[in-house]
Amino acid sequence: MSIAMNPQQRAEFDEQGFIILENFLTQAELERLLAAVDEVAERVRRFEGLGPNDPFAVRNALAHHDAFLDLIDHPRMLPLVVDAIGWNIQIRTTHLDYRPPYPEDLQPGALGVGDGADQKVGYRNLTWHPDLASDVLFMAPSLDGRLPFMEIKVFYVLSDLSESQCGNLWMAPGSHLRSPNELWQMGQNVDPSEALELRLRPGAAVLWRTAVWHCVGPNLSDKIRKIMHIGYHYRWLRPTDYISQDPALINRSSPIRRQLLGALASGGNPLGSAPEITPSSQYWQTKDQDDVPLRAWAEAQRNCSG
Ligand SMILES: O=C(O)CCC(=O)C(=O)O
Repeated sequence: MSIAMNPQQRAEFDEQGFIILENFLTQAELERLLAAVDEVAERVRRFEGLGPNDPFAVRNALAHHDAFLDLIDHPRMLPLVVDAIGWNIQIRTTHLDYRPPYPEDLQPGALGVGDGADQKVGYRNLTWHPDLASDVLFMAPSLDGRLPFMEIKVFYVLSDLSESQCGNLWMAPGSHLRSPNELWQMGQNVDPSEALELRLRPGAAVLWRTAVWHCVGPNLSDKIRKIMHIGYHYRWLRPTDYISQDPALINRSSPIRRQLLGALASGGNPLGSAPEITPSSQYWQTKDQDDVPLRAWAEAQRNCSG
């Protein structure tokens, strides 16, 4: 039974692989996030010696500002996240992308193919891809070559991406049900009739399965692209952004937040109660339900909504 996802959203999530939530963030949330982006941008530019028109990305963004941290358990998004992927989850990545308008002389290539000068000079995620499909990460595809359901992300739109070619995220609806091999065989050249440019206003959110083929289009506008992705996957997978988060951050976090930050919320031994003779990862099979408070939370929410 769902906590928050309605039947239409469930059908869209299963069939298209994503749900669009227009006007998801309040104006106050959006303003706080945009101020945080500016603050972090200033620090990153100083740290990396970047100019004002240089693009950059920040991973483990949650550690850079509490406005980003607060997105991981956003009270209106968490129920949808748990409906989408369940309670046995943690954060895999939190990702800020900051992409100023392209310099006038920078030529983008064909959408999603990666044959332009923008790809050559290092703009990221320009080519069509599903996440987690590289042969290094996933050497034994099951499900007849399709990717198993391993993770979701929430895409938060912070700047205006309502026009075309502002660095919009493109998706191929339903492609999570296809084999990534199909994409490689077509030279990452997705037919335009199968591609959707997400044109979204600031404050929109998209809950999406990362197995959906996606890419970022060029930013030919006069606005800076500012977006975030919050990625959730199962606790028995390894996060990309951290081995363990800063203990001070874990200490000041609620039990649910500790779970999402990849810690054991109970603070117990990660190898269980008899680590010397029968070590048993509590990320694999949890004995102490206090390690995964999101489970009791989800059950309580379902009882309330049922
Ligand atoms: O910047 C974006 O919106 C796309 C990010 C992306 O493609 C990825 O993280 O795999």
